Amino acid sequence: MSDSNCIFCKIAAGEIPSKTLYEDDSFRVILDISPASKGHAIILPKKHAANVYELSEEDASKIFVVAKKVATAMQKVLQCDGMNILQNNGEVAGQSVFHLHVHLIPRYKDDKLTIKWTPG
Ligand code: D5M
Repeated sequence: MSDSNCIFCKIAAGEIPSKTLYEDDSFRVILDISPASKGHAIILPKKHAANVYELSEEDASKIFVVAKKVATAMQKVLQCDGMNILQNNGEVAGQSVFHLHVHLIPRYKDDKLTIKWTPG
């Protein structure tokens, strides 16, 4: 269920304090510690999965519903002009924490933020 060495398991379980925007039985959404833009949040499943390949069908079917719900609330509160929703799998793809998470990155006109995609 959870990995005792995984920091996101501990955050998702509430064992380590976080700035939580949303929580239900399966997920916790927190503010990213190193935000790419104002309001950058990440969705953490409570059940450990290192990446999309390990994610249960059940969590896979629910996670975008959470993304939609929280992104909609964020848009209203932050009045952002756009939003990147992305998820990295593997070091070469930019993953640095090996507990699956979905990024919600609010975008603002002229924010000059570069989201790096691979390849290209
Ligand atoms: O994204 C990993 C993201 O996780 C990165 O944006 C920083 C964030 N992070 C790392 N540790 C924490 C803690 N403790 N709280 C909140 N956010 C955190 P990746 O797609 O794996 O590169």
